[in-house]
Amino acid sequence: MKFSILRIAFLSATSFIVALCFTVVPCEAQNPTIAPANYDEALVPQYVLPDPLVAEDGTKIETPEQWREKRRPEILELFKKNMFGQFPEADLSKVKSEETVSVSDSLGGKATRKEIKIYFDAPNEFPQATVLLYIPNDRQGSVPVFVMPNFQGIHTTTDDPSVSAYKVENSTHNLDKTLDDVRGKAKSRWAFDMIVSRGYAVATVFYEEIEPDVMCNFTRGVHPLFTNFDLNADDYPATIGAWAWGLSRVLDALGSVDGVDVKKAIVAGHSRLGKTALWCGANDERFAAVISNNSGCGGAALSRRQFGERVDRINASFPHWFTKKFHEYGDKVDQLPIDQHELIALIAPRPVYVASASEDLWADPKGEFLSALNADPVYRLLGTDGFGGVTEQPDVNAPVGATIRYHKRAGGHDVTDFDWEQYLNFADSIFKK
Ligand code: GTR
Repeated sequence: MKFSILRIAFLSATSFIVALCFTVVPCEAQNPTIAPANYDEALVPQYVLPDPLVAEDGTKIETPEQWREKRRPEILELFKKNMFGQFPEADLSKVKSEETVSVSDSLGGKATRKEIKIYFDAPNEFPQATVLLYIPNDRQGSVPVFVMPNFQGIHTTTDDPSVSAYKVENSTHNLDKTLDDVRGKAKSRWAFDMIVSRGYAVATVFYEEIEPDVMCNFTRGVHPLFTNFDLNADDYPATIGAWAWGLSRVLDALGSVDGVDVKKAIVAGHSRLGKTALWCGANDERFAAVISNNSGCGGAALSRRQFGERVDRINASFPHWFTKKFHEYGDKVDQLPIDQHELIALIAPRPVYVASASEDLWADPKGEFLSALNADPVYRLLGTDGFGGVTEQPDVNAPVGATIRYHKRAGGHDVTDFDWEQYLNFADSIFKK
């Protein structure tokens, strides 16, 4: 009797330990119990922006060489240390891509549709992501390409039933529903027909295939590949950085695709993926231009305005997006050594488009405009026409600017045909179409 009780106790203890070892600890839930957003201009504090043209040692930056050699690296490092973390070098021996689908008569014959699989850790083949790519059939040679991640899976960007659909473990955006329930759900954001008809290719990847959008102590997605960094260091790459790194790998993969000119690639993104596009473009200078669509706090909006979503709030809701250091600035954004106009300045002299939406106060349209405006001196120093003399935020649906462009579309937080029309005009002006 005694023996069997002991045995049961032993067995249950062992199975408990075994169960512990094999249970995947759930990732932390996002925590929305935080300070309210601010929608009152009267509560915007007085602030002084850091001057992108004064170095940390007080040197005035007066030549393009000083910018390139002294101030730009300094600002980039400040963003790495304080906000996004390092942008890892790619181990290209591990990143492989392969074309898995090619359909020559997509979009009613206007486009060739391809799917390209990227294996970030070949030959282990995990994690992996699938890029959906449309290339116009009516073209001479290679064409410029938009690289823009999507929120819910490539199969949500179009009704086309032949587009592959994948489930992603630990994804927050897709999917408890069956894959076909969400097919085409986000198609209004993807003007594939218009893009291809204007002579451009477009590539999209589901961002959570690069890394799930969860706080998991950086154990999911591509993060385990960043072995050169100390998890406790200030500049340990955070999740927006991982997504941005993934977009660079998409560009690598496009390099071997016939008909796509990777020297004419524009990285674009909406909302959190707009933040991602800005950070990717700041680091990866192979991207010829950058588009930020309603990127808001941590993207194009000035942190110091504390309007709409604010730094304290975004850090509490999405602790994994930014470095630990950024969390320290929640209640002292005035002490940040950088602000978001300098993220835009890091893209200079390459063209940049900042887009807001009139009802998207959460993303602070005025703060987004002011970032674009305050990046202008750097663009001018580098010999471009910068914001083209713009000083006032324009009315709705009235795009303005030159190498830096801006519009405030009427409506809410979204990507619409109006936005795409402007991005295509922007691309035409860059590539002289
Ligand atoms: C919100 C977040 C924003 C923005 C947005 C999105 O919840 O607060 O910063 O990134 O998500 O990505 O749609």
